[in-house]
Amino acid sequence: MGLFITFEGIEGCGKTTQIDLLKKYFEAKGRDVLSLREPGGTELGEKVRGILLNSSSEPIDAQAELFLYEACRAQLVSRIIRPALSEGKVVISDRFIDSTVAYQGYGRGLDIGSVSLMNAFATGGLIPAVTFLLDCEPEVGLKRAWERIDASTGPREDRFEKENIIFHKKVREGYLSLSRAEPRIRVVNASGEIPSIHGEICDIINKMREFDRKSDIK
Ligand code: T5A
Repeated sequence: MGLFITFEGIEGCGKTTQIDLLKKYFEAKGRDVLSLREPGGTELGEKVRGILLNSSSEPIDAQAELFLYEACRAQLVSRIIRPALSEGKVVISDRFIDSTVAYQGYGRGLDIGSVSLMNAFATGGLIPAVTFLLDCEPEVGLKRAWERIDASTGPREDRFEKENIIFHKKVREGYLSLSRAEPRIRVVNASGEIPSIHGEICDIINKMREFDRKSDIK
């Protein structure tokens, strides 16, 4: 039976780092793990990622941005995530539906109800079994994100990092508001050391014994 886990948070909160560690943790237990990122994970998704994250492209209307994220997600869910869950894999996604509520809803100011409806339409109602919200001050995350971008030799994906601090604070508040409404969202303090954050995530997973039995495929 498959298990669907997502990681969320502001820029540079440490999702990629923690996903790599959690993947190894599950693999050591003999589980087949697929890790993905949004936007991306499919040929279409990776092409659209270039449009969405590169700040040299023309300004993107907030509603157009919403549709692009949902298009990537629909493709990823139907072609990759659902088949992998059907095969019994652990699927770990770097961002999913909550990013769209936090960024396009709370950050850009689009209607939250409409964003949620779009999420449901794109995913066919697929909801993660658990979501780790790595929470830290935007100043902490942005400093890390810029250091990572400056050290990277790949495409310069800095369109969101260039948003002002008020935008990032709205996104963070959006995430925290979501976490109060959704019990599946577990808030983890992301300001600490990498190994202790990983330990906390593993503790949460181990306490949720139903993970061994439950299928979250809808
Ligand atoms: N977006 C996405 C939307 O607007 N709507 C949507 O629906 C979706 C799906 C994605 C962008 O798209 C937006 C949100 C985003 O702006 P991205 O490049 O995937 O863009 O950006 P992020 O997901 O934010 O990726 P980052 O790489 O910036 O952040 P991560 O993955 O959270 O952080 P990570 O692990 O790469 O760490 C960053 C740096 O910090 C260090 C790492 O070594 C690395 O150098 N680090 C730590 N340092 C100190 N202490 C710790 N605890 C550390 N953890 C990591």
